[in-house]
Amino acid sequence: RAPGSAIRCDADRDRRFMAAALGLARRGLGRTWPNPSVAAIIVAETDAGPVVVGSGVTAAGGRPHAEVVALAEAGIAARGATCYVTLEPCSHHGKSPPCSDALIAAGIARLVSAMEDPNPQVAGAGHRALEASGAAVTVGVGAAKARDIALGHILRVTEGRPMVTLKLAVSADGMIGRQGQGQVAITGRQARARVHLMRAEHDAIAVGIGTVLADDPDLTCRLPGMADRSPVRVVFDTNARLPLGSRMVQGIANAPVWAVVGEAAPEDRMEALQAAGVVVIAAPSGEGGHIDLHAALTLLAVRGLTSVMVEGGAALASSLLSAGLVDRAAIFNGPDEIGADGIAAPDMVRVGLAFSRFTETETRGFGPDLLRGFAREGD
Ligand code: AOF
Ligand code: ZN
Repeated sequence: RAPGSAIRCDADRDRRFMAAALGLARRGLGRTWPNPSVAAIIVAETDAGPVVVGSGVTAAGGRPHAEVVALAEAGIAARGATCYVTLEPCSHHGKSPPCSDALIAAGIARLVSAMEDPNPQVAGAGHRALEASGAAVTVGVGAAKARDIALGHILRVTEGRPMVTLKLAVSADGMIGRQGQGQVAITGRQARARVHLMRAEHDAIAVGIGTVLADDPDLTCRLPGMADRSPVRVVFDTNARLPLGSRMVQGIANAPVWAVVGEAAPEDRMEALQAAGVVVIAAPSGEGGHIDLHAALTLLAVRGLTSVMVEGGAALASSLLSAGLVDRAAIFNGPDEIGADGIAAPDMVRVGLAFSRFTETETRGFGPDLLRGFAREGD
């Protein structure tokens, strides 16, 4: 190799390999908590051009980290190669030695990183370590998408709460259900498949106890081949009313159930739930004797959740929206009307979240239904 040819900086190539890494990282969402889903791709320069010699995603449960997986695959081919990472390599001594050290020891000549890790234990030290070793370091390639994928991790380490995605199915006349009735079909098959995919990409699904009592939902991911991707099921349940005979508790072997209860919840109810395998989390009360949602989310983040998808009902959705605790929203608009006995969607949803602090990020048809995706401005 001619001197100076070992490290090629080619912006277009960087974007392409980073795009591939971001695709891998997205696929890991929902199963790496308490850690972020990170991907690493190692590319060696050969006479025939660049060749991927190793790639990895953060393993389920968060360990090993992406870089360690990719380096193991690359072996000695990592020497002199470029490593693409969707998040800054860690530099702290956690459950294993830092990835920055592993990359340096393997002889990585260039690091292309999408973004700095806001985790105060890292916060730039991983990038600096590689620079100090003599490697070339480029930060910021694919940053917007990387932030989007890492938003749960970012919020957990900076604000101490998980990212909250609000999912609602709204009928043509602005309703999300029918009074006194269990589940009402508002959207069709394609939209439902999309919802199940969204469930798999979150660490947890949350509902209010009213929804459990009315609908007795299962809240698992039932996409073919993805049953093992069911997230934790969280119920906000001030008075610990979650029935032991509910589908969720009966199916506790399929996915964990966590009940967030108020501090004044009856002791015997909490014990019964615990005996059935439910994780009971006592949260402080806010206004009106309800659970303080901000405090409750903090407790979920302490237990490792980086993202929660909220699926109902209207009361929980309204409370989260007015507390400013919704980061993303997925509103599915169905074509049919429910009529006078409907349960109205929260006002902010009916007028379109675009009028508040949200921007519409996606508009997409799913059969007869329309999905409108929103993100909080600035995210
Ligand atoms: C990486 N690569 O694939 C991930 C990283 O508890 P530990 O020791 O596993 O460290 C967790 C922290 O490491 C996590 O909060 C985040 O800052 C970073 N995650 N880092 O280099 C990875 N998942
Ligand atoms: Zn690491």
